[in-house]
Amino acid sequence: MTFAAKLFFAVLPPEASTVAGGIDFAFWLITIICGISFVLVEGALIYFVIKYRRKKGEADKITPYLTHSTKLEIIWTVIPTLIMFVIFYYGMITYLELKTPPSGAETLKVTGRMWAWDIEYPICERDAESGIQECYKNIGSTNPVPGKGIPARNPIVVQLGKAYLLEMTSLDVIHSFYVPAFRIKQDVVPGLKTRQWFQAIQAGTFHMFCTEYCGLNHSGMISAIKVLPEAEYKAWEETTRAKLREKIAQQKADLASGKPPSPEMMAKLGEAVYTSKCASCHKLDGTRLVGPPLNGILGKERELSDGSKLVADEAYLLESIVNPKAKVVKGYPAAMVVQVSGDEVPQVIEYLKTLK
Ligand code: HEC
Ligand SMILES: [Cu+2]
Repeated sequence: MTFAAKLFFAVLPPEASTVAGGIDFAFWLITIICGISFVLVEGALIYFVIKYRRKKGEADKITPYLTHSTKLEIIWTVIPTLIMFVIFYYGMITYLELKTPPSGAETLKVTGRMWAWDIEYPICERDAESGIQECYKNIGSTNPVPGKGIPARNPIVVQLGKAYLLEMTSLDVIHSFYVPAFRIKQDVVPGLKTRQWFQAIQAGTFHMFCTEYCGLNHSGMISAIKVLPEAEYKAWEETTRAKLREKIAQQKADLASGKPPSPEMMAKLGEAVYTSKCASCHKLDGTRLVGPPLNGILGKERELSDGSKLVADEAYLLESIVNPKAKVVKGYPAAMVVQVSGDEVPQVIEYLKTLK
């Protein structure tokens, strides 16, 4: 390809999935047909305007009264119809490919929420003796700092050449899962399961966007998909499995000892909860993001939206997390949406207590 042609085609992101080539082909086919039609129609228009203009000093001429030309009408009906069929054909075969996951694709459960993605993998470890099972979850894949692009926190790791089926839903509003390099885009809707599949054909890290405006920090809901060649992916999977086994061993030890976890341990677990579930809205350096900063919150005087005042104690923290709309901090929107388990709440509170 010449340099100019390369530059021309470089307006699109890399073709990193199996469907990308077909979609780009349909795109360029339509673009080029439209381009040629534009030049022909506008060219004829300009040509006729010049050719049949009234020249200086010329008398008025009467336009001939033409009503019908069967030959012309057949030509300008049949040719565009044939072109339409060509466009339809390439659009259709690509769309079918895009919407038909191959059998044996690995299923990832994707949950969109304000303003991050949670991905559940079928990578599980089970302890036969105790029956404890842990599966790998990528919770809170996002870039919480708007406008910074990649590197995102927690990129989603997949294997080169392997087919993945995404089963997607949303916790709150409509989001949309979009990976330009894969040419896939699918709405993620609360109360509904939508599906999309892909198979990466190029290793690398690719942008992943939420492409449906979903509120205050929508622009921060930007993450990445990391495509690893088989050997590297297997190594990543092994490390991931080792961590799951460690987690199971820890749970077994805790169960066996029967004693409650120490505050230090709780705070450590709470930090992970904060990072995956709260960091997209709360900073810890005293500055506001979507919500107020959470460092040094315990014992601080708070003013609420109804003008009342209180001192933040543990009960207030608990209520703020499990029932955020009950008391809304003055100067902030009632925009807190979060899903935390019964275990996670005391952990994250313990963590917040350690922050000055
Ligand atoms: C979608 C954004 C969002 C997420 C995610 C979020 N919060 Fe909030 N949070 C807010 C907003 C906005 C407020 C202020 C309005 C209000 O009080 O409800 C707030 C208020 C709070 C308050 C009261 C703060 C104060 O200054 O009195 C606490 C405590 C809190 N959040 C804890 C958490 C914890 C812990 C998590 C994670 C488990 C979390 N939030 C996740 C948006 C969020
Ligand atoms: Cu979104």
